[in-house]
Amino acid sequence: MSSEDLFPTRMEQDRKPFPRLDPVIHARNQDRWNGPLGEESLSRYERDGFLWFEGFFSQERMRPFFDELNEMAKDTELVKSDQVITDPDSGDLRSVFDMHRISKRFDALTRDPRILGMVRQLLGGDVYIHQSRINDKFGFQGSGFQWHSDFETWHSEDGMPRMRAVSASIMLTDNNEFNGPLMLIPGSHHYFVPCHGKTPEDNWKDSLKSQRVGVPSQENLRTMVNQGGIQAPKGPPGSLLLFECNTLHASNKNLSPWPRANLFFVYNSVDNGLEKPYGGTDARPGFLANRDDTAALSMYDNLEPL
Ligand code: 6CS
Ligand code: FE
Repeated sequence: MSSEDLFPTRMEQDRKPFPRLDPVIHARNQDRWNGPLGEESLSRYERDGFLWFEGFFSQERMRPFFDELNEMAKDTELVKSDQVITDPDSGDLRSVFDMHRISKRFDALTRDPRILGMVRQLLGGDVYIHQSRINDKFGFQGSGFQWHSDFETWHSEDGMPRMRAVSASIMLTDNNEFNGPLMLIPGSHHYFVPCHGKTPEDNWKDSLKSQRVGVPSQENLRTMVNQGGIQAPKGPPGSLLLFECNTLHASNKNLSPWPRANLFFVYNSVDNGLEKPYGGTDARPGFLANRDDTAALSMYDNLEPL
């Protein structure tokens, strides 16, 4: 194992949550205000572990991304590949990983100056993409996602040392109370919630369809929800959610007729590069946990061709 494991998890017995060891906002001193986020937003992110921007991009701006996703869903070669995860019930597309390496349009969006500016401010410096994906829940059938902290998985299965990553989730469709929007537990990012149960080898082949290990106990979840409640931000395509890597979240099955497709870019600090997985399993494939392409992102300047 690499360095000391400060966030032990996936053990035999259930353990109590303990306070996180890392700051929530990593920019130090005056650098805290060196970026697009004002103090009100910074304080809210620090308190809740996420920020919601309804209609951050226009709906028109999102359409080509949703169209590209629908083209990908028809690409039988791509759908057969490991980086596309199919729904455990319907067999339809559930997640596509590494979007930004498949498509220039998605790559440019990872470097959107407004998003990158906020992410750098929160993480206190340069960042790279740890993981990118789309989660697509078809109408009537898209399955849900169990409660989890992304950091718990990335630490244990990918060797991410510290809590210094943030996800930007951009809605490609409307997210409403009927189509399985993301639910978050405000304030849960302040604690590391150890999970119980050993990680099987090649866990990702099952966990990305339906997660079993890395799900907190009901007792620990109840404690977190009793403290912070649950919020499910809702809004039109183009809405943006920034959430801290350790914020507990989940989503329900989509029982509505409408699709729910959300794009996720996970930004990690260049000073928080991956080590060997702390849980002792083999490293996961690069499309889930990028170890190669870790140069600092530069802003997309609009002149680069798409
Ligand atoms: O295993 C992972 O890396 C992923 N799994 C979930 C359920 N959320 C985050 C991440 O994409
Ligand atoms: Fe997640």
